[in-house]
Amino acid sequence: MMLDANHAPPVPAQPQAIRREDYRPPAWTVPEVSLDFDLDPATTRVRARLEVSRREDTVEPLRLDGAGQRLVSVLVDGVAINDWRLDGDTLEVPLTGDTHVVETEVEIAPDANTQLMGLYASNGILCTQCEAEGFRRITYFPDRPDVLARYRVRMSADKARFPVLLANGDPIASGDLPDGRHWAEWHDPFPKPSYLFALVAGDLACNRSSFTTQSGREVELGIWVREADLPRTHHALHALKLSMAWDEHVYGREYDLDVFNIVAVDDFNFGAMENKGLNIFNSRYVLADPDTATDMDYDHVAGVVAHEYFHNWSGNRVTCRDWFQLSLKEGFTVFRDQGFSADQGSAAVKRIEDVRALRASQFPEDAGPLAHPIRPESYLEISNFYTATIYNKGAEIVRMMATILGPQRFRAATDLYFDRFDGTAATCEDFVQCMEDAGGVDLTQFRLWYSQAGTPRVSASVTHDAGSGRATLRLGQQVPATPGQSDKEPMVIPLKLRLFGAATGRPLTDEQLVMLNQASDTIVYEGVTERPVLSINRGFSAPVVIESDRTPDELAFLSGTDDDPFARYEATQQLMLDTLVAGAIEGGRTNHDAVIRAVSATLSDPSLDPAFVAEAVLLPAEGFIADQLAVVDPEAVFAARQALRSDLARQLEEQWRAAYDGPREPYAYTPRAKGSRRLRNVALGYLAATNTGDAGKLAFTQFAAADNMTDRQGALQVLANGDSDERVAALDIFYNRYADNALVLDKWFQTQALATRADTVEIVAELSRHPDFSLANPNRARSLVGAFGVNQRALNRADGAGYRFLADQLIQLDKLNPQTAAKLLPPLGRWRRFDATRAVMMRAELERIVAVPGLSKDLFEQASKSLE
Ligand code: 0A1
Ligand code: ZN
Repeated sequence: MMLDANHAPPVPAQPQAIRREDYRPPAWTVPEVSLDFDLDPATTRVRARLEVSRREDTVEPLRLDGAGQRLVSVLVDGVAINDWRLDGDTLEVPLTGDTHVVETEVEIAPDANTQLMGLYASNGILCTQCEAEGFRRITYFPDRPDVLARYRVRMSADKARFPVLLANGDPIASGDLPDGRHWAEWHDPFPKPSYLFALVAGDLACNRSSFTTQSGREVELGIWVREADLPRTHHALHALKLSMAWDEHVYGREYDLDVFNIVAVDDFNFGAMENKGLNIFNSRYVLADPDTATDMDYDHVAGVVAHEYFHNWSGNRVTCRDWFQLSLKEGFTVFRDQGFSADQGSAAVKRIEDVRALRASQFPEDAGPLAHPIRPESYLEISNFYTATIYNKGAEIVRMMATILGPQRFRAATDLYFDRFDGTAATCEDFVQCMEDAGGVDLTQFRLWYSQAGTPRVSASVTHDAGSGRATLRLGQQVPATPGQSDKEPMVIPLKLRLFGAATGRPLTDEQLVMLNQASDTIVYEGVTERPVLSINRGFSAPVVIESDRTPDELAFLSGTDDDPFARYEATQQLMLDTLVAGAIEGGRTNHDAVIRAVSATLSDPSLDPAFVAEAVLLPAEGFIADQLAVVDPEAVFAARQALRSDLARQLEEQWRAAYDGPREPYAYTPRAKGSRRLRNVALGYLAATNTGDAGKLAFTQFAAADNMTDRQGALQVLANGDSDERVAALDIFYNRYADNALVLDKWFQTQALATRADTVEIVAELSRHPDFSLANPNRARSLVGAFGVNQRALNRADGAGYRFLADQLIQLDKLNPQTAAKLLPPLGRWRRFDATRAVMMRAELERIVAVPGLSKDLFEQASKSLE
């Protein structure tokens, strides 16, 4: 029965929440599936042949998920049937036996697919994106991660337009057809969930190589891009080989197919996707050369290549039972990619970058209306849960277990996990159980990290009695209330700590790992002969906020002497943060001396790695300063930061100049050369903040002389922030030089959207009407609208123009690409943190969004939860 418009069921006013506790195993499994694609951008015909098998105890009909396709026919065991039923998007097929062959034929329209889920076209390439629920847009199927099937795929397409046909697994056969068409068949021997299905058809060139695994198997590697982009693929290919070797060496994980392909596409909702044997990437995480990619871009390419590759074990060989377990694969895989990147250069700098990213995106999420535990209890739209909490906090929670177990037992635990759950769909609980079984530890209370949201706050203070030589450390913890969770239990918080002598600078204790597992605890140290200074949460051993009563002098002392580089960085940041918070509250009367002394000492310490120095002397971001305030005045935060910045700039001008003019490295992507470029760009920023008049010229000279994108973009950002004559010239030169390179044009939009100028709202609004701007391309949308959303000063402008602009863009974008629109909404949900006038304006924009007729479930969930 086909439903026509008159008989369609009423669309529920409120989308239905999916709840973790409602999980039931699938009624039917699908051991084997064959797919036949007649590919065409306008109309693609998909024939699916599913071998289905009833689970012993079920009497349910076969229910197949679908969305957005035209159903042409249904056959059961080779016979056309007409007693199937469409219940909304779900196809119900009544079946009497225990095993059947169900065949369907559908039509889909890749060219019209702007949401970029399912099969879509990107600059002439046909490609798929199936995680989380995109496969149902390709064919009817039980589109859930606990249904694992073996896939055979046949594709046919016009040979001139689509000479390359790729799918998961290994290529089996191919040939020509009449009418200029051709075909190819691929077979993936590993059972997989539908979200890992992929195909690509296009006119692509390949950078080929091979890798010999630890057991001596030869794997063919290919990075597929447009012909003109081939010279930009070497870094990604190199990173892939490093990742394959690293996973063998560190986790004992070997690749398992004969072929591993990566394809770059320009239109992609996220970073990349780990489809079995056929990773599909946003081109910004594949393409890199010195002229077009910054050092940070290079780092991201390597990190994302590694991340997707590592999913082959943590995600593909062992997958997730349901989407509530998403952090099982994502948190663990982020932890793995962080370890890989740390091993490629400075582990300390990598840790600093990761913690900075956590504080910039996950801490605010955990403190706002969209806070959720790393294993959520319910959702309306699963794509909204690909969050910093699931990914980055998830990684921190794996890291804490690795710290508790120590390296050998952690490795034994991951071996056990891969072994025990290979070929299955597992849960977070399964992972923790392996940590307990192989680690010989009890993680009962630790499991609260999976269920309780919110960033714990840990108080720490040390008292010392010189007479008795006794030092007492008092620790306390408090987990803040989050939506739906008002009362929290104390967590297990592993804190690495050490005491140093204030007088001699000597360590007074070894580093110890303290497990804080109650609301408060006290540790007594005897024989402490000098006043101790506390170094705590070393290496950021737990994702918490530390509230300590350390004085500016003590922080400055740690900043100069702590033997843990992360703790040294932290002490400097805390000192800056305390000063900036005071400045934002008191408005201009704050004493900057301690910060200036600490930064000066860091700049002049010859034992320090320049890459570390560059991180340590950077002021905390405006957003992070704002997060410390009860009520945020964004102008006061901006002013306090500018005041400290220009004081640092002026008083240390000679040191900044020395850092800027110091020995230069010729361009190379090596940790050393990267560090020197980074420090030079940071120094340039400070020199510009001296406001002595020649900042524009200095930045423009660097811009014009640059032989790499790191130097060029660093200078361009400094110019874009200011108002020098050189600003417009540099932006024009940059635009004209890269007008045909979309990824670099993204930087042109982004640099202007991030600018700290007072008129950024007007500039960005103008750019949204630029002929090169389009909301249809997610990278371009993010480069302007996404960057604007994190620009604290511009977004929160007192007249509300920033909020209005953002809401306007989201409403438009939602019609094309709901996933991307929903990702850009959270800045509007921070209204509780601001003064009443701003809060009212932000709420009004959220209400305007919620009231849009035909709003997507994605944007509805984000906006409505942000209003609660
Ligand atoms: N699993 C991918 C992330 C990803 C999720 C959803 C997507 O749909 C548009 C795409 C990619 C990863 O962790 O890299
Ligand atoms: Zn991932």
